[in-house]
Amino acid sequence: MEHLTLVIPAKNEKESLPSVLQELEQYNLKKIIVLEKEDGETINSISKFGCNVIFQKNKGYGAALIEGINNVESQFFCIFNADGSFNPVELSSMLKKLENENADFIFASRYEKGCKSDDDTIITKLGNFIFTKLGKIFFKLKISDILYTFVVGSTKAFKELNLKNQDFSFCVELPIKANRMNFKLLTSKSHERPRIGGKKKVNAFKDGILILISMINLFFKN
Ligand SMILES: Nc1nc2c(ncn2[C@@H]2O[C@H](COP(=O)(O)OP(=O)(O)O)[C@@H](O)[C@H]2O)c(=O)[nH]1
Ligand SMILES: [Mg+2]
Repeated sequence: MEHLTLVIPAKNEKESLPSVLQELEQYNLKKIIVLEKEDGETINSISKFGCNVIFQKNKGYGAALIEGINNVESQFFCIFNADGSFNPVELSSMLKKLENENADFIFASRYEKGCKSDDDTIITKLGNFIFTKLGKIFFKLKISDILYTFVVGSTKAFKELNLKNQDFSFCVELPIKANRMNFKLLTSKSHERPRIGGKKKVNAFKDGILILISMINLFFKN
């Protein structure tokens, strides 16, 4: 996995990020942690790991990922959350699938046969079901879990997408634009673990509306 760089967006993750980095130590992976420079508590919590940290210029989850992935130099990147919900054991099969099946992006899924989420609430599960359906109907997306955003992909392909969404609507802009530009998107099976500590940053109502508005815009524009 020497060609893979994890891009880890973190906001107020002092309870979770140290354990995530500890678990990742057994893997040979490059890592870029993206956070706000005002987030002193998270920065202090990981000082002993000596990781590559970049401070985002703009606010938001999408801004962190766009800036982080634009700094990746390896052939492949992975969006990897700082809350402990993504299991690094799944990375090697995602990367293998990307390479063996000549894909550009692998979207992990919690909702295919044999998959599971220990972090979902009824609201997030329902929201995801609806947005995944809208993705299938209006954008011909073949992915089964549009909002999970546990993605391994080609860094070059990502940079060509020129994504703009700085908030959580990044989650839908990525697969919609990738599919539109005829990149190959595949899925892989995942088991989402519970968040280790701290609070969820997604607000089901506010972010749900932003995602819906973004899908409407993407449908009518490019
Ligand atoms: N750098 C950065 N990271 C963020 C921001 N918002 C969320 N994150 C991180 O993005 C990841 C996903 O957020 P999380 O709260 O786990 O979302 P959920 O599990 O999908 O509800 C976590 O690692 C968060 O710390 C942000 O504005 N900036
Ligand atoms: Mg989470």
